[in-house]
Amino acid sequence: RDEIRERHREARAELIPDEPAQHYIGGEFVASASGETFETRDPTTGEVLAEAQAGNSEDVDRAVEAAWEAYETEWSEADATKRQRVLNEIADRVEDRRSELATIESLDNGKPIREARADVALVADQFRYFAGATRTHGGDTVPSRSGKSIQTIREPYGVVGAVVPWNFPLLIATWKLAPALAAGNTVVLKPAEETPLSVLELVREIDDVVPDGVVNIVTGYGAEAGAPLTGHEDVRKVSFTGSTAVGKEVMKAAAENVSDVTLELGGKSPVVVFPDADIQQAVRVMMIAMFYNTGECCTAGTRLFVHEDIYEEFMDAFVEAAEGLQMGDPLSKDTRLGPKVSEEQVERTLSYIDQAREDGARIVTGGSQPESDALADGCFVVPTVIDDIDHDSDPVQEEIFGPVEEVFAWSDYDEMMERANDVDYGLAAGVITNDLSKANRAARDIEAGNIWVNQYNDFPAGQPFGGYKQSGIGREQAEDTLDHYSQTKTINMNL
Ligand code: TXE
Repeated sequence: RDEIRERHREARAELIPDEPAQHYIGGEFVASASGETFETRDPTTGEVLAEAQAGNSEDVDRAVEAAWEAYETEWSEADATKRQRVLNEIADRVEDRRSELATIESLDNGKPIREARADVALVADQFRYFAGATRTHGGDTVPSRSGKSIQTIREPYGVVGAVVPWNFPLLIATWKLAPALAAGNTVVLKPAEETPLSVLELVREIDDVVPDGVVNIVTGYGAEAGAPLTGHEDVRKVSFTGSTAVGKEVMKAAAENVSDVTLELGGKSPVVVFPDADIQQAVRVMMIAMFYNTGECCTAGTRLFVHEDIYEEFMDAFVEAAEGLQMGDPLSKDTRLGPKVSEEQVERTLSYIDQAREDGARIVTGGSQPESDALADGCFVVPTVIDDIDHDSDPVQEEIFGPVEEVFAWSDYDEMMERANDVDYGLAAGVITNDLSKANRAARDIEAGNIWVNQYNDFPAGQPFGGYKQSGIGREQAEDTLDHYSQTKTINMNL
């Protein structure tokens, strides 16, 4: 316990300034208008990592104004080659500072350092991908009568308002920043109150690369800083990742201004294991599908449908692997499972487990916080596997967002598929089989925006990502994302 605390204090002292973190508005680091701050804590030790500005509508107004000024005076004039150069330079800087960025992320969020490093690598890759895409994203010519020339061009919206969550703080910020900037917009972004530090470190690093006001960061709580941003009348495009409940509020607020929205919301994703599957391979996939990022993935494969012929054999291997995951200090390179982001999230996870228990479900393993003294300060929850659980119950229908797998045996394909689709969400799914036709059929039958076959949580840039049903609107990370960050102008000329 002391060793972990000491290691975290040292990392904090090295990487996080003592003075309160500031908003980043118009290229300046500034305090909030109200003078209020809030604390962000290290979920491994419970200690305060930093104070950050508690923004409100005044700060948001300032940032939106700065973003419009930068748009009008600078960024709308920047041609595609300039935007490409800036985005490539951001990617270079991210790569130069990858170790520091990953450590800050791991301290603030609690994710294992190996996963934080993987996030940062994807951040650089996203900026590079969109740097390239600036050069190909254009309009069309429309076949027309002689004497007329009709063409379309893609124009940016102007100012994008982005709100991001705490599970992949820097990566999800990048999923919005990179395409928004590539398409020629300026941005005001609000990080989650739990994890504001990595994106602030990024803008410190790129302050001399990006013209003032092109990227602005306002920190603070959802109601005080997030809502004024997503409902701002001068924000023409809103991009939000978070819970479905807040996503609906964001969409309503955007509707007041008829702003375009991209929403990436929750999930309750099914993984289907067919009887021919290689059990060891299926277990390896499930370690990533369920326990990556401590289950704090919107894509997490939380409802596992295993064919009854292999159910027992699979469960023995799966439970053994889950119990064998190394839980501990996220700064240690061997750690596979870190703490959850906050006490609130621990309570939420444990209350779903308690509800399942009360409903008569079987807790096959886990179901509590660890007993280890060394981890007593942190927000840890033991990997949990549950079966014999009612598919209609809340712990199955709602997003738990912790390391909790719910397993169902199946024999009839159609019945299983009906259940797999019987949730409000449709973000992602997995299929595990060596039979190509089964894989294809299941991939088509599942109502979800992203299907992984014999793997999970693979996110290369260029692969569209987004949800069906209540999991969201729009696609991120791919070329067509630029369409979501720009609007079509038609020019019809009489020759
Ligand atoms: O999410 P919120 P929370 C799910 C997950 C989790 C649950 C609650 O199930 O347990 O949501 O987490 C900002 N207007 N996901 O409470 O509140 C907020 O400040 C504008 C899934 O953290 O949705 C933060 O920056 N913004 C998800 C962001 O929204 C508002 C990732 C997300 O917070 C706002 C996170 C408002 N009225 C949680 N209220 C995923 N899809 O990956 C809050 N915010």
